[in-house]
Amino acid sequence: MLEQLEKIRQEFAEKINEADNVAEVEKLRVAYMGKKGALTAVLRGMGSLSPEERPKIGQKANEIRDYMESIITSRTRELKEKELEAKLASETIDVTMPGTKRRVGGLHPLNQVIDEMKNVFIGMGYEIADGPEVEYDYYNFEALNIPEGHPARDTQDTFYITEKILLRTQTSSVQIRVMENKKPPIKIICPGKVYRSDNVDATHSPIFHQLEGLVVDKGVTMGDLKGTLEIYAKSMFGSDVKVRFRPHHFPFTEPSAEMDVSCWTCKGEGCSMCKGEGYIEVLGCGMVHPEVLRRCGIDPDVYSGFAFGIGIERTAMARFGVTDMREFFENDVRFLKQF
Ligand code: 2U9
Repeated sequence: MLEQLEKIRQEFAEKINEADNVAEVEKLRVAYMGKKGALTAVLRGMGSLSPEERPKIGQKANEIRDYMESIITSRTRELKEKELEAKLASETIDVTMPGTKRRVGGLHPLNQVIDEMKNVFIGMGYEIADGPEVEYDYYNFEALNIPEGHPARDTQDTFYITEKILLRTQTSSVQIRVMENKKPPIKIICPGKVYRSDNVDATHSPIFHQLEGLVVDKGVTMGDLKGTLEIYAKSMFGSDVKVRFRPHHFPFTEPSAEMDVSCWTCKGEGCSMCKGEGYIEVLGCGMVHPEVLRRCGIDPDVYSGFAFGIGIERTAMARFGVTDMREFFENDVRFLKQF
């Protein structure tokens, strides 16, 4: 039996030297020391030995078990270290290699202008309101004091979907919806897309963007309108610009005006940007027509308000010196990259 044990030890010693990964070592452990292992079988058979033989064989078997355990532990550690080294070598990253350049996009110039405008008005306490682009003619025209037969309703100028449904031609419909649902004080801006059946040229597009504003409260005056829009002009075009208001007509405001800003390029001297005028028209505005307030359930004898409308494309063109509106919609990266 001693010989048998010695044979097992030798055989194990050869095989463990050949094992070159942790899984193989584990297989050997099971083959020799597991439930059905070679050494385990010898230990089990010890019951049939004579009392004189038993201690000798027992001692030898224990020695071999200790030997196997210690070799398995050291060999496993050795192989694990080798495996880790191989893994580290194969996964090394060369940090001096040039990286892959990622091209980063930017905000469209129209969105840059919209964001700037929003910030100016948010700074004055305005909230942003939103509404549908496909709209009832009531909200787009009727409620804004533009009755049937008014030239602004011309089918030539408006995209009608049905007789009563159209693509909004101004964002004013959003303000009407807000006034119907909320009691004053109201202080909102509505930026968004609007649609008009215009032919495309350097200054017209069937889709364009507006930002309209509306303030309704007790005691709102034309002075509030002028002060607010002067702050807007100075924030957008420079603190040294001057503003002037020229009388105008809109069906939804009375009185109405257009606001010009002194040319920020030539400081009012006259140049190609302002076409020699010294001033550039930037928006339309006025005191909300009493009839418009009344239709929304707001008593014009108690409340008053002012409103304004700003064309985003026109503002962006003036701001960036773009001379053709089509550039904003053609998505030519060479154009867009400049902003
Ligand atoms: C309500 C009442 C009144 C909005 C206004 C303008 C004047 C205006 C144009 C500017 C350039 C449109 O994009 S543009 O072509 N807009 O001149 N808009 S007052 O007045 C309102 C809005 C809502 C309830």
